[in-house]
Amino acid sequence: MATLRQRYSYMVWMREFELACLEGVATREIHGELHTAIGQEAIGAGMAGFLRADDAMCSTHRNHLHAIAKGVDMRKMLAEIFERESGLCGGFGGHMHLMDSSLKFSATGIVGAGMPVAAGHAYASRLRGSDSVAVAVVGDGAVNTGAFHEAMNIAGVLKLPLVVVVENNEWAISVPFSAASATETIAERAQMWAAQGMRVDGNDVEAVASAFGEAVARARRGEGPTIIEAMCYRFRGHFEGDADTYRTEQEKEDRRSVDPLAITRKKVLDSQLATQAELEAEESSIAREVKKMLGEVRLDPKPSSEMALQHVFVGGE
Ligand SMILES: Cc1ncc(C[n+]2csc(CCOP(=O)(O)OP(=O)(O)O)c2C)c(N)n1
Repeated sequence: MATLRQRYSYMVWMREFELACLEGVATREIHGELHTAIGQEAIGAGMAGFLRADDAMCSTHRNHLHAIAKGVDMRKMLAEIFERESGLCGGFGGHMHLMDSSLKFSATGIVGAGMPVAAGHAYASRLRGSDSVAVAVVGDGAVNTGAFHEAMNIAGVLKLPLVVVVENNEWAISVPFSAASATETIAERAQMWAAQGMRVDGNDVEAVASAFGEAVARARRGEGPTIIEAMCYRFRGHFEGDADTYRTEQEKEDRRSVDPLAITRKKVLDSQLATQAELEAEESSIAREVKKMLGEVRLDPKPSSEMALQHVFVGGE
């Protein structure tokens, strides 16, 4: 299991990785929508270190940090996001469709659609007699889809080894969670599917790690599904280019002042796990590493037009 000190490093990697992606939007190297999870790093970093290669993880449109937590190669991820042939999916998928089958990691831009896939992975694990688990990470908007309910229902009926992490950042694009839910929390809905429900402070990396570790252990022991509702706030618009006028400037300013990186950094210093100088050295070293990675990715070729029909027809014809 990762230590608090290691989780802070993960968070710095995650933030720097997404800052590099923002650069690609500004320079128009990245086409289409880009969704970052800047401000939600304590959830990604809290999940790190618990999953094996044979555990599955199904993520969303806001997937970068989940992939990093699952151990997906960041160089290949960045290349995919920058639409390069060296990317995870040969540059065909782009940021919303990251996939690494060797680590059973996948993402989808269809809200809620990762839930039945994760339930399927969990059922496959059961049929194989394995103790591997499946994790679905979704947003608070996804919990109101039919797919979410159907997947939770079958997971409850069959007591599947499924862990659902809901990143409740309080907004589904412009719709506040409070306007879309009859229950105050998502965690309390868990009982409806005979699942365990927990609500944690998603800015507290240790609280997330503790809840996630417990849920994964329960699932491995065959004790059924868990929903972890992690409260957080997305610092940027829904996607790059979102005018984000549905949230007041005051709200955004107040909420961004609670930065999970700053909170974790302070904890690391207060617990004397590192000195200020050590953290500064590490932060600049990670920033340099990510810059170097981006420099390399930029030299990689893009998929050629002759490749456009690859993966479209059986046999590649
Ligand atoms: C089935 C479906 N309906 C609508 C959309 C359009 N859409 C994309 S993201 C999004 C909001 C998702 O909100 P949430 O699940 O809270 O995740 P967040 O973006 O906050 O991380 C919507 C409605 C979609 N992609 N798929």
